Amino acid sequence: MSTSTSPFLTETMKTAAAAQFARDGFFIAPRLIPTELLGRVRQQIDAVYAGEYETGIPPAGVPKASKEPPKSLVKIDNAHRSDRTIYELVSHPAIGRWAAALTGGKMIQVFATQLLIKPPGGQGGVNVGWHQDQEYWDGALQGEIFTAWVAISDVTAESGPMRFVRGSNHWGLLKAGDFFSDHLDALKQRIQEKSGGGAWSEVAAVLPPGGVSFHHRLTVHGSGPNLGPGPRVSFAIHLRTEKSGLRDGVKWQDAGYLNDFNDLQGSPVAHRET
Ligand SMILES: O=C(O)CCC(=O)C(=O)O
Repeated sequence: MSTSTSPFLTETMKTAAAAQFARDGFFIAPRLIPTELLGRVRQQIDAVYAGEYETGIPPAGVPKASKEPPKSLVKIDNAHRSDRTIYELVSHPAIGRWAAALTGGKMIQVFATQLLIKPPGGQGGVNVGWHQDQEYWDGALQGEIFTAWVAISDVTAESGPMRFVRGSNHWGLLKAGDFFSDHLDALKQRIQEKSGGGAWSEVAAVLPPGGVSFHHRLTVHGSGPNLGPGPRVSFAIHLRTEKSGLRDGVKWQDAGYLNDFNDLQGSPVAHRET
């Protein structure tokens, strides 16, 4: 795999990528994030994990600060509000450009992020249960919302990479998944039953540091244990286009970790068509 980043997108590449995203429900892009930025982000991840917040704003929820390596999956919501380098990563224009190419969006805006650290060792409490992202957003958001997932560490087949079920974006909203469950087989069975027997074909998103995958809000995905030598470190960046919005009657203060679209610190714009 090439170690150079890929800033340019030809019209032919865009058309082929958009067709693949629409068909499969995911797309694995070339390496998009420069090595120099990755190096700075790694340091800032350590700071946020230890409870040091450059902007003085803590992440959403009640993250536990620690100087010890984690033993179970760490999920820190909206660390980009706490740290300027992480903000620079999650709003990187290369992610915005690819997101626009895949969806046809004229505007790409981040509305939430998750720092995910999956420790090695293969113990329980590190899997991400099969789910569809829309299950978690359906009460508040509607329309074109999707996710970019950025590898900070080398995400190999052994390190518990995210796995996508090809074509499951066409199965509708099943509400049968659970991000927080370790029981992948039981969830798979429940999802397959609800889908009416959709063909289950898994694809592992193996990514180099700085590599990015994108997935549709209805694509079934999850991940297993990390059997590699080091932690699997990544950011899930939740994105929207102009064809999305807050559901009628919902107030931002009731939207949990989702950032108000009008608050550009929480919801940076990663791309706008000129
Ligand atoms: O990191 C993982 O294994 C899953 C992340 C996820 O569910 C997501 O990005 O939507």
